[in-house]
Amino acid sequence: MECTDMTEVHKEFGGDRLPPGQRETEAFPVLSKDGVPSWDPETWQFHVDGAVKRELSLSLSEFRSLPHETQRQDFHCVTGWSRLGCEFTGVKFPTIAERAGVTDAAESVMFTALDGYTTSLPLSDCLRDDVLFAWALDGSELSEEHGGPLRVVTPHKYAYKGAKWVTGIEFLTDHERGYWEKRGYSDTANPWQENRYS
Ligand SMILES: Nc1nc2c(c(=O)[nH]1)N[C@H]1C(S)=C(S)[C@@H](COP(=O)(O)O)O[C@H]1N2
Ligand SMILES: [Mo]
Repeated sequence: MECTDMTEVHKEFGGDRLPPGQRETEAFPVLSKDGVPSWDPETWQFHVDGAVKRELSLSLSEFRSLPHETQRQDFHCVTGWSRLGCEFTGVKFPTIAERAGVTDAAESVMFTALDGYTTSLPLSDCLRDDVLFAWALDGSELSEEHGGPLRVVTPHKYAYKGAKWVTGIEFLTDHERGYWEKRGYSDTANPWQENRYS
């Protein structure tokens, strides 16, 4: 599959490809608040609700048959490592927002996951072609430790803004903080401004 190069995101934020205080790693460490949650591919469902015209419920095969693409992206962890040029395959956030018919009242998005993790972003930070619901990395199925069967990637933010094992999004009319944002991590999470803690 053709791969779109989205590794120029740093230019939008007026910084270097490697954000300040980060070091590049070839490895891909795993960071999870608990272990890998369990899920059954037969009953797995992705839900969209909140400020939308159409609530959505999609099975794994329905989700994967949505229009999708492969993008080369950088991944920045707030603990100080960056993995450059990851090839993620998935569905762009705007594709989901269009299908659900997001209303003008929507301000923010809450992502929910199988392990009870949550994270949120303003709607404008989600309506980007580089925010993906991804199921493959570097041409292989995303491993369970890295969030398979489906995770979010947010190359313009520290990686805690990307929920692994994501199973739902809620469009909110008022912004709410997610799991780490309530526990001292920055709600804005801009790597080029080193928004690590709040
Ligand atoms: N569901 C879920 N998503 C999550 C987390 C988590 O604990 N649970 N950890 C976050 C954090 S803090 C980081 S840095 C990245 C790590 O992704 P990785 O384990 O694939 O490196 O996932 C984010 N998404
Ligand atoms: Mo993290």
